[in-house]
Amino acid sequence: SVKQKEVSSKKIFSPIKKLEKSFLFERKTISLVKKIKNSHTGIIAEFKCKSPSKGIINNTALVEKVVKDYESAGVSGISILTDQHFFYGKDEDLKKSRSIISIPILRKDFIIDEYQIIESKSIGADVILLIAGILSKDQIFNLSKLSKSIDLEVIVEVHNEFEIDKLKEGLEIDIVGINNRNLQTFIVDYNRCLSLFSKISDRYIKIAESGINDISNILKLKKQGFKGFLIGEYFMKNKNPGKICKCFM
Ligand code: IGP
Repeated sequence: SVKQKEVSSKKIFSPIKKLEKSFLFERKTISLVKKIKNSHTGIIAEFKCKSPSKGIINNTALVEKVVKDYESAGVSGISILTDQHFFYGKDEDLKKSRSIISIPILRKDFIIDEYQIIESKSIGADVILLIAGILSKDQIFNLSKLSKSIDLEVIVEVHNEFEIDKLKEGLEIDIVGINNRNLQTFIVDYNRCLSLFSKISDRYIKIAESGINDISNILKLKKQGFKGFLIGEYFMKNKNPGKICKCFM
């Protein structure tokens, strides 16, 4: 009956409504695009303690200290892993960070549905990642549209030409990230960024991701036109990630 339908739709939508009412959902987000355009480094520093390829990277780092130090070093943005299954990340790390820093935060997770997008904003993210390798062309289109409608910026991550073809006309995204690491084999091929750069439309800001571990590589990528650089492990494998990060500025 109609009444029954009303009840069940309420049940389905109430968790989302609850998120939308949260204090963090209603805040104004901070633009990574603007930060990248106005900074000369473009570094996005990641908080990541474990990974499927390396196991434990750092088991003493405190998120509050690391993100504060990254911010003081002058990075353009922070990336925080919230995926539990593969990376032992926590939503709580992002929430905590949001309350102590004022630069944009990327939620790094495997986003596949609408709920996770609303959730991302409600835990304090400004930017989300959509991984082209695990989404269809239509999913990328629809999920990025929803994100933009609630003022979240979107990075679409690609790893090969097949995935670049999923960036269809009219896509409302700002940034394309080229991942040097194959998420299935974990092999890092640093030349991916260099060879795929020209295959991606110039209307997107292009950033390089994974395996970046020296300044000369960054300079090479900059010369080609990359505006941003996502760096995790190289910073995090040190006792004091912020200190190493500062050397890159
Ligand atoms: C950082 P690295 O090699 O500097 O730690 O890489 C970042 O690129 C990597 O964590 C990453 C990632 C992802 C993790 C890129 N895309 C997708 C999980 C899911």
